[in-house]
Order: sequence, then structure tokens, then C-alpha cells
Amino acid sequence: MIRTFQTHRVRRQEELTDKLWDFTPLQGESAGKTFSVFTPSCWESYPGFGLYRGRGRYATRFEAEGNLRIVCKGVSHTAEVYFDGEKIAAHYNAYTAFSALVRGAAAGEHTLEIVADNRFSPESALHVPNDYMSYGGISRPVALERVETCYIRYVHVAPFRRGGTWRAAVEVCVDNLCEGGPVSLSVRIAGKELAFPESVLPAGERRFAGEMTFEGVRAWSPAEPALYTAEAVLSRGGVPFDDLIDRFGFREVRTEGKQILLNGAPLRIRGVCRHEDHPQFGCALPLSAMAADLALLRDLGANSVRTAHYPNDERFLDLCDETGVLVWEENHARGLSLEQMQNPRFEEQAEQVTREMAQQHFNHPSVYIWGILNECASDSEYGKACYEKQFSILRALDRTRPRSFASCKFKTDRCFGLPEVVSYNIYPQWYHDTPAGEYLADLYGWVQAATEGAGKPFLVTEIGAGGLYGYRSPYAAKWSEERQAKILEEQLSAVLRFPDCAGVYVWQLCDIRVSEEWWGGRPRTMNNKGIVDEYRRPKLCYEVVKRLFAAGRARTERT
Ligand code: ADA
Repeated sequence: MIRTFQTHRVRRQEELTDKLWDFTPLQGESAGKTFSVFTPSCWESYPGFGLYRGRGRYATRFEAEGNLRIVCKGVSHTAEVYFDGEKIAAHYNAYTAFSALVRGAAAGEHTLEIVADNRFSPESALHVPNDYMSYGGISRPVALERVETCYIRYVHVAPFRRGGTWRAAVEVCVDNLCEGGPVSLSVRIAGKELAFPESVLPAGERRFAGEMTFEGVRAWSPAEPALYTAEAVLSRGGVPFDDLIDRFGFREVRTEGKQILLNGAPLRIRGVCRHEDHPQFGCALPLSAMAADLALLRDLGANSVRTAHYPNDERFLDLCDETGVLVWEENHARGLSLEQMQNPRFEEQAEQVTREMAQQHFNHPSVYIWGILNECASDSEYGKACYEKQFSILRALDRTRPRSFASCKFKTDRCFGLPEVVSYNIYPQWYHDTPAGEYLADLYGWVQAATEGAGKPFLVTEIGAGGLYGYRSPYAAKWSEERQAKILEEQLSAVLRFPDCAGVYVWQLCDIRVSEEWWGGRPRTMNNKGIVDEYRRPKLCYEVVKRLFAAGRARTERT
């Protein structure tokens, strides 16, 4: 499945994954040997490839002719795409989609090869040894589309309220492969149509923008996640020849003082951070596993998920749109030092994933905030310049969402004047012994007294502790489930009661694999701060989080 809803009625699209492909490792003891593997998948889930760091070639064959568009939703972590042996695309970063065009393919069988590379190297500034895994493989779906001489790349819908009615700014991007005859474009939303006059398009990309007004539409909210489709259609002589259907919700997010407002109502975030990670699937979770994680989040009483630390599979965002779970989505970075940010490839790679995230996930109503550069060098002048550039990229692409970044720089951060929302990752009682309430009050007080973040909404974007599933201790030893539950009790109680905090994200939903090259000191070479373990088995802290989130919600609803 490409999305959880139909995205085309006119354009022919078929999924090339969701079936067996040939996989050939290009290094290691099995180099050159071909295996038949299911895709999407990570090679770490193939027998004997659990630690494979190298390049692997995937191949499939299909019948097609004409102008073809190959859409890769995610290849981890660097991809080269070949059509009948000719290189047609290359892409860095596992977590955003990319596409390739083949013009005028002859009728008959064709071969598509995707070479994935999960090696660490100076060429890779974001996928580095880290406290999560950079897997290898075709980790998200691949689609084959037949397009005519021009096609619709995206349709963006930005709803806003004016004078008690819902309106929407609509932008459609059309890619014209060559000079051609006149075409007309229309966009249908909620029974209304925005039609653009017939015009001859120059070759290349062309954006069409307009505004629409609606009566009687239902707002999107966590409680009532009403969704609408925007159907963009290209026609020639009144005959449709291409289309794109995307989905959105009528909702508005803005900040006002210390509040984050959704449709005018203040949000109190009770969230959980989640990596795309599973012992059976690596980062290539099937939709059913994504839905199971979301069910856990909702059973915990969470109303939000933070996509640590990269843009997520759009099908997971589709599920969040449908269930009303709010999303903090962030670009791809975790804990990059000043030196790592000064990798010559860093700026272009970080800016690219930021641009792709905002463009590709623009319409998801569940995404209420964009995050960037988790725990990077926001305590340095060079780091600040990078944060500033990436925030400006987001602002240029999307004026409908607040922006933030999760800091771990305690009282040395220099960047709180840049975002609309100030956010911190804190681990009182785990990484240091300060009582949680005292630590939070001290940190919050410093932000108000000494930074440009004063008066802005404040989120705790990580808080938690480690606990090894099944390790029980009568004296709550460090790493025991009892200790984790005890620490989370204190941490969450303090944060949920802190009046000036707009919300909290527990670190993290489940235990995840970390790369061997990063920190063997992590027990099991895993990050063990999950509320559930990697097999989603609840630890003692599960009931603590559930109880405190429920109490937090009850307090919020009383006020
Ligand atoms: C940081 C980081 C997380 C994780 C966490 C931890 O806050 O953002 O990715 O590494 O620490 O487990 O210590």
C-alpha cells in the first residue's frame, strides 16, 4: 500500500514493492550472491545480514512503455536507481521520498535496480554512528506511475479561518516535460472547484495558486479528526489526463504567549517519542505494525507522537491524521557535534531533508509543529547559523506551523530567539540526581530570565529512564524495571504539574537497536528507555505513564 487512501483516479500507479525482489550484496562474504527477498524491507532482517554495512543491489522487472515515473518513498540510507542499466536517480537520506522520470520507454519488459548503501563515511553527515540504527534496504514502498507530457507533482492546501468561515490557500505544482498544447487545471475540495484557465505551459515546473472559501465543513481536531480530499486534475480539451488526490484537515495552529493553540484551543501535549524500529522489520515497519504502535500510544493516553529523529513514513502520518494523534515531525539529525555539523556535506544534506519533509508532509493535519536538529550544536555561533537557515527554509515553505528544536544544552543554548516554541530534552534522576521538579523550574526560570525564549511556549521533548525488560530488583537497582518506573513517576508528575509547560514527550515508546559503532556501553547495544521493549512487551512503567497521562488529561479538562 502506497497511502491509506486513493491518490489517483486517472494516473495509472502500481506498487512495485509488496512482493519479492532479487537482492545481491555487493560486499562481504556473500558478495555477488543473489537472494529473493520481500520488499519493502531492511537487509538486517535477512538471515546472515544482521550486521551488514555496505551496498546491496535490489532488482525487479515489469512491463511498461511511455513516460514512466518511479517514486521511491524511502531507501536507506543512500540510493542509486538504474532503469535498464542506466542511472536515473540518486538520493541521500532514508527518510524522505524521491522520484525519477524515464521518458519514452519502449513497450516490453524493463529492469529496475536500486542500489542501497548504509555505510558510514565522510560523505554522510546525517546518517552517522548513533543512538539509533541506520538500516540498509528499500525500507519504504516503490511505485511505478505512467505519466503524460505533464503531471501534477503536489497539491498543497493551507486552511485558515477568516470571519468565522474556513478558507484555504491552494498551491498546485505541475511538472511539464516538454512544450505542449494548452492544458487546464482544476482542484476540487468539499464540493467546490478552483479552476485555472486553459494555458500553454512552458517546459519545467509551474506553480498555480488560488484561494477557496467553504461553508459547513467540519474542523479537524484530535477529538474529531475530520479529513477532506483535494483532487487536482489536468485536462486537455476537456479530457482529464493526469490527477493527484491528497488529504488534509481544516485546522489552524498558532502560538499565543505560552500556549500552542489548535483551532483556538490551548494544547497540552502528552506525548511519546517513537523511532521507526522493530526487531523483525528494522525501520521498514509494515502498516499493521505502525498501527499497533499507534494503538499502544493511544492506550497510554498519549495525544501526540514525536518522530525521533527524522521524517516518518507518510502512511504512519496518514494513520495519525485518521486517529487524531498530533505529530511533532522533525528533520533528520541526532546529537551532531559542532565538528559533525562542520562536515562539508552537512548543510546541503540537512537543508535537503528539511525541504523534502515540509514539501512532502505539508498536508498532514496531525503534524502541528516542525522540529529540526535534535540536540545539535545550538550552543555555538556556527550551529546557530545552521539552525537559522533551516528555520528560514521551513518558514519559506510553510507559514502554517510553529517551529522548534529539542535542546540538550542546559543554560548555554543560543538559539531560543529563532523558533516559536522552546523545547528541551531533560533526564533528571537518570543522567543526574537533581530532583525533576527542581531541575525543570531552574531551567525554565533561566529561559525566562536570560534568553530570547522568554514568554514562548515551552515543551519537554524528552524525559525518561532506562529499564531492562524482565530485570526485576527488590531495591530498584539502576536498569531495573522498578527503577525506571520510579524515575518516570517522579519525572512525569513534575512535568505534568508544571503550569508553564505546554507538554511533554516521554523518551521513548519502545526499546530500539543502536549502531554498534556508536556506543557499545548501551546494554544489549540497544537504547533501553522504552515504555515497552522492542517486542512491544510492557514494562512496569507502562502503567505509571498511563495513570499519569490520564490524571494529566483530567486536570486539563477541569481547567
Ligand atoms: C537524547 C537523544 C535521544 C536519546 C536519549 C537517550 O536526548 O535525543 O535520541 O539518545 O538522549 O536515550 O539518552
